[in-house]
Amino acid sequence: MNPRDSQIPGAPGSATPPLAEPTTPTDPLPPKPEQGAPEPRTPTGAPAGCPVHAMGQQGEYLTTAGGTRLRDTDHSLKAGPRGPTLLQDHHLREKITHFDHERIPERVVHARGTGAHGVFTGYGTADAITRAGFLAKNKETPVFVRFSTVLGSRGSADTVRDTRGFATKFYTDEGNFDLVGNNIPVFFIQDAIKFPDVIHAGKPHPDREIPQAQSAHDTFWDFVSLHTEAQHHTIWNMSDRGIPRSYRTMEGFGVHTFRLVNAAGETALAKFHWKPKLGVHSLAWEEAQIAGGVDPDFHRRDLYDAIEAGAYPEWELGLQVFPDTPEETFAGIDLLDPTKIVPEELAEVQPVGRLVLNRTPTNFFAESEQVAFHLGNLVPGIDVTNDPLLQGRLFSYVDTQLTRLAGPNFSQIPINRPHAPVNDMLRDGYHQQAVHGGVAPYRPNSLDGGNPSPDPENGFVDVPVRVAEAPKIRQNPVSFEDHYSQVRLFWQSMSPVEKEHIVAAYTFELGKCYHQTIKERQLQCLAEIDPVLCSRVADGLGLPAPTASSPASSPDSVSSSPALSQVGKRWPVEGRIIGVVADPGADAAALSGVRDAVLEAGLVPLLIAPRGGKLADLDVQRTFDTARSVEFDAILVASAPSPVDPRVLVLISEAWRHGKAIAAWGPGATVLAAAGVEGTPGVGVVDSGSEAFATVLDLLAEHRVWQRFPA
Ligand code: HDE
Repeated sequence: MNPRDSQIPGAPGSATPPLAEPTTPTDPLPPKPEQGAPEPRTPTGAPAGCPVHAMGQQGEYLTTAGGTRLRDTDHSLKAGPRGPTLLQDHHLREKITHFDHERIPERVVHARGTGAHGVFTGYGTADAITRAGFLAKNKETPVFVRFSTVLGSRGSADTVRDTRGFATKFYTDEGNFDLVGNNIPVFFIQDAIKFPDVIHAGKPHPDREIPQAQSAHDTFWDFVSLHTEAQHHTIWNMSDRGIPRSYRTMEGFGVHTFRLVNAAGETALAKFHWKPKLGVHSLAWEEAQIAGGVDPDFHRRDLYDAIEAGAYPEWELGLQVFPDTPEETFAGIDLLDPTKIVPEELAEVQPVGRLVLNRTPTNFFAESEQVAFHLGNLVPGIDVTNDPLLQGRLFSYVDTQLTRLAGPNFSQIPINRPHAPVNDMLRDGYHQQAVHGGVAPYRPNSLDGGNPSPDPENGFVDVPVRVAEAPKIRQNPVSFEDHYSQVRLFWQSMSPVEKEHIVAAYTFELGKCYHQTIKERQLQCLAEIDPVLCSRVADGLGLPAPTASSPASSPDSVSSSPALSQVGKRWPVEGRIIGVVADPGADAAALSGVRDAVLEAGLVPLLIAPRGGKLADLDVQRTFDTARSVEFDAILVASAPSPVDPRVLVLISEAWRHGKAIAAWGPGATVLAAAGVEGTPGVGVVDSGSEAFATVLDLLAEHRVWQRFPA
């Protein structure tokens, strides 16, 4: 080119386009020499590339949003001390305007949640079935996990009976992978088109907006008794799974079946499972209710305290893998039906990696509130199936962020940013934070050198699944009509004490309904599940027990799945909370010995004394006023003032009723006698603090003293 030609302004882009379409992948073109761009800065003015905290507020002085230092933020600018406020007061207007807009819409479901950062390490055991790089052996991937309830508003209590969300964002080298699951492996409905219906039924009634975060009301039971596909999810909710002890003791499930593809292009079907290292444990119902009142942040606090104490919550990611056959069934179970599980006894859960949560967020809004999950965030090697619930979700999650996060650029919010290069040709929109170069955000182009190029080698794999010839219809497959066989399987897999809790939960929830007809209709559903379950609940409601109307619509694949029960095993107990009751009469050396032993075992000791401050030379963490039984997994009693304080008696009797391990030594024995629990199962009176701790440690491994519950 004649050098004089380049002096004529107006060329689009920094290079002359070739005649033929460029097909060799190239980096984005450099800017034109005269082009400038904003200097890279954090949102708070620090140079980019600074440590993480440079994302937060900077400097010693108060400023405006524009960075101008201020002398006074306590008085508005007025025409004299008694005069009217002046419109020119930019600081006043900026401060109040921003405050007026601090809230964003809460999530329509899963509004109440909390998140944590962590790291996922692949085992390499999935290499043969998926090409997903983050599952490779020893590959470490940063993650953010958000746990949630479904029905309650953002400020509702953590311990309500509900399904829990378990959503994980993996920031992989190949882009973000979001595994947006629940702690229950099945869902209420089989088709996404019914999601608004089930949520409208579960949410508070539209006239009075009560009850908050509850399923114990007429509209919920009206829906699930009329839509019997919901009965499987519902029995999980009515079981102890509906009231987890902690996020750390919850399983997680991807629910849907996904399609995996390996490097050779071979496919398999798979279900995702998270298995908690500490085992699956729940609250007792009364405990959940008390916690809802005395500590509505029970699960949130537990998660953060555990991380702070170094008892990092841990899960194994596992896969159930099935051959990718045209029928998409396994052992007669339709893998596209999200109301069905595949019992672990039929398809083992194979561990493929480990998740450790090791950092709490710095700012709730920036992280837990602004995180945006989406099932469509997939990586090469993991694809979706035709599960009609999954298909609808693929639409919903982006759509919902457009309103909640006010515009299409939510993936640029710090917590949502991928840790992989982004070159998406998406442009502009509200709150655009990228400064895109070039002139040709379209394909094909020659003006930007052809950039960006598709990647046929390492790009996302849309598995070319054959779609059977069929009419366009609004209809379910026949296999979706079996609504009861797996509900029976769940009921039959429970231990006697778990069955007892399920009976109590149905009786309570239906007892809260106003209309007899709704109770009767749900009793009919229980009759289809099991005659004993039905008659026990009917008895509690004072209604006649109906009999099953029809034989099972499909044969049971297995009659019991031991993997579904939470009782009967022993588990690690790190991070559990031990309350130690003492007064100034306690042996100080023994007390500090117990505290040290508890800490050394990786548990958290909290000293409970008549008043705050110090006991001997130990800090008091809780007083008889502030301690409540629900906070502790086990209680040790060193001593208490005589006569025994009624608040201590309440503490002991509640802990006893909730099946918690209790042990006393020395003068502590009189407290147990006064509470009337001495000599009962799981209550030890021993000679020393160390023996008392050893006693409860052993009992804690089974989570609760199950013999205390009627079975
Ligand atoms: Fe969701 N779901 N969902 N869901 N879901 C949302 O997305 C939706 C379903 C789940 O911590 C929303 O960003 C539809 C099953 C979790 O931020 C929304 C259907 C499972 C979270 C939405 C389902 C889930 C959500 C609300 C039926 C378990 C919280 C805010 C087809 C596998 C994620 C948002 C977080 C959140 C839609 C069913 C899990 C409205 C339409 C099944 C854990 O888009």
